[in-house]
Amino acid sequence: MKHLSSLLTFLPSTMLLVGCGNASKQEAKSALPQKPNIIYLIADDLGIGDLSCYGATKVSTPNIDRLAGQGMQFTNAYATSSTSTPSRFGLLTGKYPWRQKNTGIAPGNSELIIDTACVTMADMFQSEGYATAAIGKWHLGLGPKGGTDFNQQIKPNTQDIGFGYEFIIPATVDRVPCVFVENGRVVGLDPNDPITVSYDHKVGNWPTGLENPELVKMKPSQGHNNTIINGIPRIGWMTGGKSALWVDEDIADIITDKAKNFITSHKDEPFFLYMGTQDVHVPRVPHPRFAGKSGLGVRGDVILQLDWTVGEIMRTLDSLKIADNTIIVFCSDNGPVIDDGYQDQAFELLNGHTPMKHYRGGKYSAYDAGTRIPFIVRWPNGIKPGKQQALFSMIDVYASLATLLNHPLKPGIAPDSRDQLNNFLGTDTTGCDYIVQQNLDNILSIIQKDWKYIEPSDKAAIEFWTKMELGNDPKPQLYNLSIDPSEKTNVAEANPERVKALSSLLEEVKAAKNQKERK
Ligand code: NG6
Ligand code: CA
Repeated sequence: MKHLSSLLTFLPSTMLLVGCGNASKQEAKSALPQKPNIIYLIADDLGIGDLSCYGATKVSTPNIDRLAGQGMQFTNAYATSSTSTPSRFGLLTGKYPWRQKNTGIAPGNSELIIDTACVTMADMFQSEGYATAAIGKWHLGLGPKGGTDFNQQIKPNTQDIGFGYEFIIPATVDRVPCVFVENGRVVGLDPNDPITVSYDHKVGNWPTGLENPELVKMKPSQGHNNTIINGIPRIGWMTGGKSALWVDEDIADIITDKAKNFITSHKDEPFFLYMGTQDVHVPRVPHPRFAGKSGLGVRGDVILQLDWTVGEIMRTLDSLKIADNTIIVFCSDNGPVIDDGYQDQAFELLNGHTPMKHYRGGKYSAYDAGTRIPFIVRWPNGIKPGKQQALFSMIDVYASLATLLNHPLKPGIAPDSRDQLNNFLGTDTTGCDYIVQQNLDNILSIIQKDWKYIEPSDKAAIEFWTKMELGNDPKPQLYNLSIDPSEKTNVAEANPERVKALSSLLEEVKAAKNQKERK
């Protein structure tokens, strides 16, 4: 069900200015609040230790630092999940991804995993009169059950879940098909050269990393040995669509341009832009102007590229004079990883750089570095710059923004998302009562105040292909994050009551008993 009501009156700033002197202009602005634009910029696999504003000293991110300096910089913010697909699902639907079966890491030909009946965050903005767009990394599937046919108008696509415009990378940059999709159509596709994609078996006769390792310019360290596109062996097989293949070095430029165009063409009306960067996910392929510039190898170089992207968005808002009433949220989808399946020397060239800071684990993990993320909110008209230590989870962005818009959420919509607007804006520092995260194996952990409980699991402690400790342990784990932020000492045995309290709270969340009754 879609809402059409809004308690805020939208007036374009140009209308507010008509016939107004300076004083009356101010009055008019405060009397008639203008709906803020929202740009939700979600980086891929970026660590809390990857940015100089979070203490990195080996790499410098001046644009993101400026964003943080002018906004609210969170130091205790979490994604719901330690991989992309579920994390993004949680953000856009306000529902914990583990409540639904198909929210694991999606293949490049996955069906759209968000039900079109679901009222997404984008639907909410659209019903409030916003122009909406999804640009960049998507990774939530496209098309009907059975998967995507890339040779037709793809339906359903993001336009069926609230995005008026889409220009997307269907999955990840290491998964086929290596093409962009714009409003349901593969960009630049020659109908005489249709695309075939499979995640089960080889299709066509294009070389693969497995059969022709001599043809690759970036060798895999794990998996990534199927069809070679642009010298990079990918996950999955494809053939056809030659004229539509992207050039990895140009992806940041292309999606940044699309985002700038969207912003510019909607500068006079409220807009919601959801932008996923492919940076800093593998394969890490910087444009030549960033290659070799960080001194930390390609992983460092694509951090510089990401910082450039953020700078371009900020400069666009400045030049259009709409920065003051635009909320930019900048964050990562999950924690960082160093070797994620290609021999790109990311580890060898770290040079003392610490993407995970002092936190344990990383991407895929139940330990803190799996889901603890950089999270910055800038809104010159509505946020006083500062640091925010409150406990915060991305699952709560949806309901918080609904409150900001005075948009009532009907029962069943964004069921797990809680209104945390005051924490989001930094006017409150109490933080959320508790937050819940999931690791690669859907093992859940819950944080309440200083305490973190990880539910027991019989799954492997380290899955060989991730090379990451996942936080799976047959015994319950309890950590006191205030004195042990690196989760070195499991104090579950010494604190049975706390374990019991947190595990029952987690069970209540699982049983959906904590979902807020909405009228
Ligand atoms: C894994 C890939 C990894 C990455 C991840 C998804 C291998 C060995 N590893 O399966 O490279 O693509 O999936 O990452 O294939 S995410 O950030 O999109 O969730
Ligand atoms: Ca990711």
